[in-house]
Amino acid sequence: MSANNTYTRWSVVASGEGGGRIASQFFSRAENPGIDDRILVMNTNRSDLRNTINRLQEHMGSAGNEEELMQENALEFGSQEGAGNFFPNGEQCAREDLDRVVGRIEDEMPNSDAFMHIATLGGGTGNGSIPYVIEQFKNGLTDAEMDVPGWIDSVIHTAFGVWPYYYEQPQRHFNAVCGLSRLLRTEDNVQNADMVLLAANSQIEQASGDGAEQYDSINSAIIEAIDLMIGAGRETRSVIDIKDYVTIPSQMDAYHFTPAVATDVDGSIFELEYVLEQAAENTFVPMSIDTTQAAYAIVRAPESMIDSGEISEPDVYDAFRSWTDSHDINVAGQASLTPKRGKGTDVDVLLLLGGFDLNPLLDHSWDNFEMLRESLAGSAGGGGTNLTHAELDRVVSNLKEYVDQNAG
Ligand SMILES: Nc1nc2c(ncn2[C@@H]2O[C@H](COP(=O)(O)OP(=O)(O)OP(=O)(O)O)[C@@H](O)[C@H]2O)c(=O)[nH]1
Ligand SMILES: [Mg+2]
Repeated sequence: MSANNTYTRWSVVASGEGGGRIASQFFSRAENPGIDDRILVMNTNRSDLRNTINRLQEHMGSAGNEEELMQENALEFGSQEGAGNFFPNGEQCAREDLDRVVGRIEDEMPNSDAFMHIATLGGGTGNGSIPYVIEQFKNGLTDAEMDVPGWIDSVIHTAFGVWPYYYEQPQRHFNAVCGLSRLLRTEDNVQNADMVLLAANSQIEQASGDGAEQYDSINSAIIEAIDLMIGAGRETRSVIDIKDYVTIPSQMDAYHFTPAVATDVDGSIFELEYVLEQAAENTFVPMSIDTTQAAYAIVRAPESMIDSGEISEPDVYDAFRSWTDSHDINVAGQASLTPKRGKGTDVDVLLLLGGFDLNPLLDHSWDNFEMLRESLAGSAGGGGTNLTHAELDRVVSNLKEYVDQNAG
């Protein structure tokens, strides 16, 4: 929380095409509590960035001025046009332009308490740049030749990574394995992001249509989860803050999470424990609930239900405890109740499940990774950035160690 004791000030930093597409959905709303307009979309490719801005404009209707959006909410970085689906190129672009990235963040999102970094993990731009940018922020921005304001040191860095569809080409999965490793661990095998949230496209697919539209419902689900998470740091009676989310999982070295969401469930009919279970059946990655090591439950209910006592915080705690008991999991965790405007009896639930066994997500991707490992190590991809065997070996061993230790 910031020093003046207001609510947590979140900022969104998205890189790459998919990351930009997800972040652009924030602009479709009149209000973004907790975020306002602190959103930066970055890309190495000018035409992709234009597309993202055009999408923002569509979302915003007459309120969106293209040039203003380009100046305030968008940044083109790096000397290459695109990362050629090879993550070292995305990282290299961010390295070249770190001063500009940080400069824009300082200008457009001063005094942030927390960043939500968003990238797809199958591509090269977002997946290459975001882990590097986080690592730089967490280690004093040593690659940037500039004075860094004090507030930057205490920012919490959460990352949202999107896993490729199961059927996508092997290089997407190669990138994803490397991206997850680099979000979790620096080269020296210490914690990188404070919290890593994961969603897998194949797991939350409900979409029809193709092209960019196929992503719309997935992206809406992601935005809904982020909304619920941010809301809990804002309006709860007993505020759960992002600091509370990250501290214990980091101490446990189990700081990867997946959202699990149920929305619009009639709270006058269904028991809260049942609504929690509904959410648990909608995890954003394939995983087994009984491997969960940390869990947060955020229940959002109409203000009128809370005021009338129909739902209370003790109810939420009790439901959360009986839900964890029903799965026989003894987790570090917390539950909270947060109001939403309006009447009615529909409640929404976000479970943030952490520290679970990542193997169900990774199995298929490892096979693809191994298939490409020899051909891509030592190679220079399209844009000329070399990925050495030693670098790739560290990426692999860092991830394997983290996964093994959490697989129990
Ligand atoms: N959920 C979701 N996934 C997306 C979206 N757009 C792309 N993807 C996935 O992201 C991966 C491709 O990454 P992009 O975001 O296009 O890549 P990039 O970061 O722009 O990097 P390069 O184009 O490789 O330089 C694939 O696995 C896609 O399935 C989106 O809007 N939503
Ligand atoms: Mg791209």
